[in-house]
Amino acid sequence: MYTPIERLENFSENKDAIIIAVQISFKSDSEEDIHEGLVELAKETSSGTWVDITTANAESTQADAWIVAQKGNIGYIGLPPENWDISAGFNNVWANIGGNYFGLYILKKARFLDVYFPPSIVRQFPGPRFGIDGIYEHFGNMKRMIAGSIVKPKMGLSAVDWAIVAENVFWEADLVKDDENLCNQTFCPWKERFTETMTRQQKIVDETGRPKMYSHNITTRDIVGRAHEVQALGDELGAPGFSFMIDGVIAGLNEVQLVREQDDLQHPIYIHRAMHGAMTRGLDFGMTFLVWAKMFRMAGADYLHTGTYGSGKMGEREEMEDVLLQEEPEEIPVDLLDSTMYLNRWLTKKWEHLKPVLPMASGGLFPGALPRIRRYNGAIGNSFHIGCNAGGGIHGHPDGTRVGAKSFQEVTEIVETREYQALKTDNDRMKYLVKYASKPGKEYLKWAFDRKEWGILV
Ligand code: CAP
Ligand code: MG
Repeated sequence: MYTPIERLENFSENKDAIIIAVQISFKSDSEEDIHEGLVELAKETSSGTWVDITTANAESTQADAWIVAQKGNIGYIGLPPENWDISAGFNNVWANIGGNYFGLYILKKARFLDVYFPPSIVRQFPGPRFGIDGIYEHFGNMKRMIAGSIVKPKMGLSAVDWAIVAENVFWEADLVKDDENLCNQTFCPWKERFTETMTRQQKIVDETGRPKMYSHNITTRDIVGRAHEVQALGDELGAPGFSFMIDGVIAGLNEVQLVREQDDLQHPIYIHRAMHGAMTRGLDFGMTFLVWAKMFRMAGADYLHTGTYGSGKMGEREEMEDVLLQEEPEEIPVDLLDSTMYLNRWLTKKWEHLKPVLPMASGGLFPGALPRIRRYNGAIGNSFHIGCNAGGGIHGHPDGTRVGAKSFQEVTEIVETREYQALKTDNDRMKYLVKYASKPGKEYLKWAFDRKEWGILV
């Protein structure tokens, strides 16, 4: 079991420090051995090295890390806030909180579970410019989940073909995004893709009066420069419904913060987390996505991928564990730290001046996955404040993208009706949805619910 940092008995004496929680394995799991391993970790991640040295002095010891608490094989290490050179941004904090200790051969396991930053540090970060309220304001304060799509195939379409797929989504749903690896390939140059997409999007907005959003991938060598170019082109086209998409783990947190800090950039930041799995899936070495999620919020992410509550292709089934329903659990199982429920709580709970981040569920979704996402999101108090994307789950509809997008979007509306919200059991919800899709004229939805790989999750 894991005790959240703020719930430690001696938290108040350490609340001005940076605190990291790391699960380790050392010679044995005895308390003394784990303690010894934590001492080595604390030295390596602050001022020390593998042996005692003659160069340390009274001043240098001020930078020493210390063990705040030890619970089983989890150590809570305190670091002086001054160890983070904030002028170097997140690059420097990684070297302090997630650096060399992963390589120490004496540690047989080192999993970075959680991080705490004192208010004096958090206050120096901008946080989201728009956050959930700003994003929903763009969408006319609609009262349902945002329905979006990733254009597929993710690679290979020409700019015009790509934009035609996007247009078909925009007729029915709210958001279209580039895939994580689509950038400025010769077969799909960004300017042409952006122009074709935004022109079509604006036509649909003008015709339907419904606001839309295109998350355009700016993960290039010069991310800030590209953001400026994208915004200038958007202005020229008179089409304001776009956001800057960054592969945040790959590009790094500093890049996200840099975009956030450009006062003239007036569009939301959308963070895709491609590659996080290389660090977060291993149970011996690596870290939880919780650590990243907290820092993305500090850096200024407006939208952030945090998984699908276990409903899609990227995760194990996630259950609605009682402990995840508590706002401030005393203890939670370590493997739930990366659950969508726990992550989404962190994105939306009060945290100094930082606005809440909009969680994005993406990865193997389909129309029938939405009721369950809505229910889980509601259970943690976030109601319909979540965005859901489907690639295959929209473009895989046999009647094509537009019908796929219609099916997907329609479910975001059904689940908000008073009638649906009043249903109490899985059985009732399932029956309701099946009946709804059996009505004449709803064959497209029935098809989506009946598809073998899709189905309905309530
Ligand atoms: C989903 C997706 C997403 C990942 C992200 C993809 O497409 O576009 O990038 O699933 O996962 O390429 O796989 P599909 P996460 O809807 O076709 O699955 O948010 O967990 O990082
Ligand atoms: Mg993708």
